[in-house]
Amino acid sequence: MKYTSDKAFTLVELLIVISILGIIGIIAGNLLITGWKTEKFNREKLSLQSEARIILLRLPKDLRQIMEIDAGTTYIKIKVDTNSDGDIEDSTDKYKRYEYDNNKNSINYWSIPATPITDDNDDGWPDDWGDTNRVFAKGLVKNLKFVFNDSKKELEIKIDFSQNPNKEDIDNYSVRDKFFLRLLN
Ligand SMILES: [Ca+2]
Ligand SMILES: [Ca+2]
Repeated sequence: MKYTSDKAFTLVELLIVISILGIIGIIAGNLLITGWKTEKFNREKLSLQSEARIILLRLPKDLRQIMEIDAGTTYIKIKVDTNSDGDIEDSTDKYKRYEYDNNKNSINYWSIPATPITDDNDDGWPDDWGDTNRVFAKGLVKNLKFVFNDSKKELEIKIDFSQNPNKEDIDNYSVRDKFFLRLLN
């Protein structure tokens, strides 16, 4: 009798231990998932920030020696006089273009040598920019806006980044900057 009672007690004990282990397992699992989600969120946020930094570091470099700018809401075209001799006819001079692609949620970038270009429609810009030179922030740009103030010669850029550009979510990251342009011509 004593033996049976002992055995029954052991069984209950065993069940309790199993239950406790189960609860600990669930808690540990939840902690792991939470940790993984936090880590993923931080990693994504870091990638948004570094894409923003790449674009905002690149732009002022390109905007330093420009002869002319054509700015629309979602694009800019610039003529870069790299040797600062007042014309756009040297082999190192460049035509550059940044354009927001709202289908791919990215910013396309072109850079082509200034000479020779084909300009059959006579708008002062290359008719054919060729293949995209580079794609920035692939799939991350929710919105982009260029605002060029002609009298102040000031270019403002505002970019909203998101891990899910097509969805309304709170994991957004915005950058905004103003550049003062010294047009050389
Ligand atoms: Ca030049
Ligand atoms: Ca043209």
